Amino acid sequence: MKLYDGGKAPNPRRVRIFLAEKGIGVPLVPVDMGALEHKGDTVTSRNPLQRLPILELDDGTILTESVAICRYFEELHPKPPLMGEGALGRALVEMWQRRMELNLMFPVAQAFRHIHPAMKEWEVPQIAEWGEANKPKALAFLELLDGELASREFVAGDDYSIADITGLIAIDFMKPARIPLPEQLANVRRWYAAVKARPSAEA
Ligand SMILES: N[C@@H](CCC(=O)N[C@@H](CS)C(=O)NCC(=O)O)C(=O)O
Repeated sequence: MKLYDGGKAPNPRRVRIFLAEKGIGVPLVPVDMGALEHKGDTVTSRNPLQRLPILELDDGTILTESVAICRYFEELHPKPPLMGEGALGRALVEMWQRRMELNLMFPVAQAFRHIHPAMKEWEVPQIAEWGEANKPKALAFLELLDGELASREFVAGDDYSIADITGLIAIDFMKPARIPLPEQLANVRRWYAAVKARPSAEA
């Protein structure tokens, strides 16, 4: 199998971090997104949405959507569990994973894509006002998350999970999106420092 990778872009990074936590090595095919290589034939023939990452299995099956790719590896290599254990554990991780994606990753991405000049060819039409409108949404959710993290170590409970990985990539993405992480969010900062310090964060 091979993983078509997008370097610094958050979704490809999410899968690399997940694999690193599991100790799984998958050959990477680098795609230079800065040079818009993801718009070329190699990616388009595998994912008409022209998005990364893409996992190609040995029989030619294509999997896209980073969480679906993670799910595939979770089923094949259940330890350490990163998508919860048992009915309730799995549901809680899914709940928080979706919350992190829809309420944090999404608005941060919208701010970056609709405001940053480098995204002009990626986000058409680019609407700066929509980008700006998303910044307070991300910050409001972080405040909610700060309250949640007052009473537990990780986003979905006592164990590190894919919800933490989505949170990490989203907060790192706030830098190019030019959304400063507020000083007063002490619990978010404590949690972020811990997940950022894990070796997988370098993946
Ligand atoms: N929902 C998809 C999103 C994939 C996605 O948007 N990837 C970005 C990189 S982080 C991309 O390929 N963007 C290319 C573009 O917008 O043209 C996933 O979770 O994998």
